[in-house]
Amino acid sequence: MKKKKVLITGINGQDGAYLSKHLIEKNYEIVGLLRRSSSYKLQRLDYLNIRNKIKFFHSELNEYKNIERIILETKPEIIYNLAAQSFVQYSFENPTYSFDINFSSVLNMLEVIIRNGLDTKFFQASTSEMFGNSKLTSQNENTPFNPTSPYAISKLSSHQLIKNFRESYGKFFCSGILFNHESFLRGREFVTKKIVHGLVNIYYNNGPIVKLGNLNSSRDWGHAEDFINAMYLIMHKSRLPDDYVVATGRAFSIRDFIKKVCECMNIKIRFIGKGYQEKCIDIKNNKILISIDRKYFRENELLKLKGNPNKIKKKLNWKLKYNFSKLVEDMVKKEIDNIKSENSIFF
Ligand code: NAP
Ligand code: F7E
Repeated sequence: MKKKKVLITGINGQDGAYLSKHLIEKNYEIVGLLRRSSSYKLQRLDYLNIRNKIKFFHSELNEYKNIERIILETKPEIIYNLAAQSFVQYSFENPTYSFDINFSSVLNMLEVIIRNGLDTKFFQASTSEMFGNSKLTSQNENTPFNPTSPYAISKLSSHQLIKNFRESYGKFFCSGILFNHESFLRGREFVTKKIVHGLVNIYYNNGPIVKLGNLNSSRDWGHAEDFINAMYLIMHKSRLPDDYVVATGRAFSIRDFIKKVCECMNIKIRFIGKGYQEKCIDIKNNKILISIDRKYFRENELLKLKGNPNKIKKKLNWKLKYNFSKLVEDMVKKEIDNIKSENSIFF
């Protein structure tokens, strides 16, 4: 039987790699979009041992004609749009580019589908950042949006476009409103990977002090593998197209995350000092592990996000395999294994 074909943009990112593995295991043919660069680093796909099972096409997301050619040539059953300028802080430095990739490129792909009369379904990776500093203790599909960064505004524009085109053209276009999800494959600029890698690097490699920004902001952190399963359910199990919050329902601060990492590594720590002078030290020898650097504070900080995943749990029977402790344990274990390995990789 002919395999069903899926096109994944951002295939080389954290989610793209895990989603590819998930769909390969379910016998899908995977077409992956890669942007051209002088050297291809496909370490995440190699780590999961799936590079040879993917057919690659090369394009920047905003090379509109090229994207149109690829969609018309491959005619996928589903496009999972996971490519993005996904780093919130960078969106303040380069809002134009962030809008181009996170909004205009989405509009282009949707137009290709609609104008050419394709049946292609479309998954958009929307974000909890769209809620901004919400007054509610937890956010669900009905919570008003109040974005606090160019990244969040660009993603909200795409989110609204998906809804509008779904309702206007009767298309199977869906958004997952994804809260933070992490793993060993997380990019190094994001705080969880930075903390885990930084602390493991200090203890196993004599690495430098980790410098961080606001330790008090808190996030609803899940494991990327669970979130990939949610994306799959939204696109393959849902009868009607819809938008879903994907979250664990629990929130922890950056400080909690640091404590949990240290607990997993059997390091006893203490936080000393206040504000920009705060430090995290190893109680055994007073060694400074973490200090604060103003440059990692945001122009407009989003202090707390906590999702309410009741809809996806009830309607699509989504179940979580990882809680906060298991997520951190998994990240620490894989980071230690990686640093000890002869072929260690760093994203
Ligand atoms: P990621 O690791 O940063 O991956 C993003 C991917 O997009 C990378 O493979 C990157 O390519 C690709 N990309 C960036 N600019 C591109 C361009 N101009 N043309 C083509 N490809 C481009 O992100 P992720 O964590 O997997 O997240 C996946 C999606 O979910 C993103 O849309 C993100 O905004 C959204 N999201 C993520 C989270 C989260 O907590 N992870 C939460 C909410 C929403 P390179 O590999 O070449 O850099
Ligand atoms: O920051 C604080 C920072 O950059 C989390 C993306 O996947 O999730 C991600 O965006 C928190 C913020 O993720 C550092 O101020 C402190 O409060 O890891 P992050 P993010 O901004 O939440 C959402 C849902 C997405 O959609 C995005 O694509 O941690 N923080 N110190 C720091 N953050 C960073 N990066 N580096 C620090 O040193």
